[in-house]
Amino acid sequence: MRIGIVCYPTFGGSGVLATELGKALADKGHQVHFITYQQPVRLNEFNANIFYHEVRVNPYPLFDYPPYETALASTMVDVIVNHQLDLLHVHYAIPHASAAYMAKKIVASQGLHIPVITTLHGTDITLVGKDKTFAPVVAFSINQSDAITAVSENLRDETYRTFHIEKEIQVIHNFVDTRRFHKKPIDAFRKVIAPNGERILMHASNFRKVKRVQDIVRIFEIVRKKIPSKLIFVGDGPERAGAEILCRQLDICDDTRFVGKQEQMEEILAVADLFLLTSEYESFGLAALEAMAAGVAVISTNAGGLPEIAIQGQTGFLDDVGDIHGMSEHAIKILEDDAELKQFKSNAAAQAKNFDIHKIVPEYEALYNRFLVTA
Ligand code: GMT
Repeated sequence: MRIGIVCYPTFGGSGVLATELGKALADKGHQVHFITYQQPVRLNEFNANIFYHEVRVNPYPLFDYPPYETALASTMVDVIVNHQLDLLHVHYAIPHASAAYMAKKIVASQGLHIPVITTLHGTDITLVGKDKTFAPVVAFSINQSDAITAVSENLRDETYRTFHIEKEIQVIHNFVDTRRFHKKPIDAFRKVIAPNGERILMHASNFRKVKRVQDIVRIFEIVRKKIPSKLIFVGDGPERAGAEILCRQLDICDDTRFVGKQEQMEEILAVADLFLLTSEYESFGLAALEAMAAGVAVISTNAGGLPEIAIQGQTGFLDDVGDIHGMSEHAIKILEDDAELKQFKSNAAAQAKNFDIHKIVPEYEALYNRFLVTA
């Protein structure tokens, strides 16, 4: 099959998932064409079945707002026509679904049919998408897609609640390559972070408001009073500065490290004991799943799709949004006893296997096949 994948090339979950999907499809012999404005961060290996098409918007003095969506639709048309794509799979509705609609109409005027599959990832519905600046276009272009998938049941239900969607939304959960994430910790790295054998807590995200990163700092401040521990923040974004300031105010900087954006998450997660995700909402929480796959216990909120992946009291704990004391107590419970911690970690790794790449990617292939047959 020749598949066009459109996504954000950044560290965000939707781009990561789309890239990992494309790589897995290429490994299975499909020809995959990534269409985006930058080389996706996780597209870091050579594969003869993978093509990358950069969307360029040439500057022009008139453009206070460069028309990316137009350039994207034109690039889609070029790739569909010149590489005889069988289908287009767009990740994150804005502006990918509407650009795909435009491309579909353009190639139809040339006698070509291209099925469009839209995968909804979260904030394209729950935050940005429902804003009235975007909502009519988002609803229209989702409805015009030949198939719609959502990364969790929660996101599917939220989408039905938010928009008038006339089609079935199929849930295909996000996935992780559990074999890749099952790594032995690098002892030297662990020693640098935790020289006296302290427990290691970790958070990774784009540090947007929705992640409530200050809750993590406050939880850690309570935990470290009982358990010798260190906290590593991975990633970067608008709320990082606030989190750093809070660390200084609480005088916990010596036990906290901000390591910035990292590509090799599997290496970093391998040294962690506990992953914290305090988000107000997560459609899925791919970062938590990757942590679980690396054998890291997870404490998260019970928001959005997180209860679909984590198991209360087994892979870690799920608490109400903002319940800093509940999350701290649960963290202490997991970390204070070696045997208990080991059990939580192994439960987390076992549960992640239910979302293994080899189980989920065939669901996308089956969906693609449906369109090829009926096209
Ligand atoms: O987490 C983010 O803010 C990034 C965002 C994205 O679109 O890249 O993540 C969303 O998609 C991920 C992949 O499907 C999900 O795992 C995240 O839960 C979801 N984020 C939110 O719903 C806030």
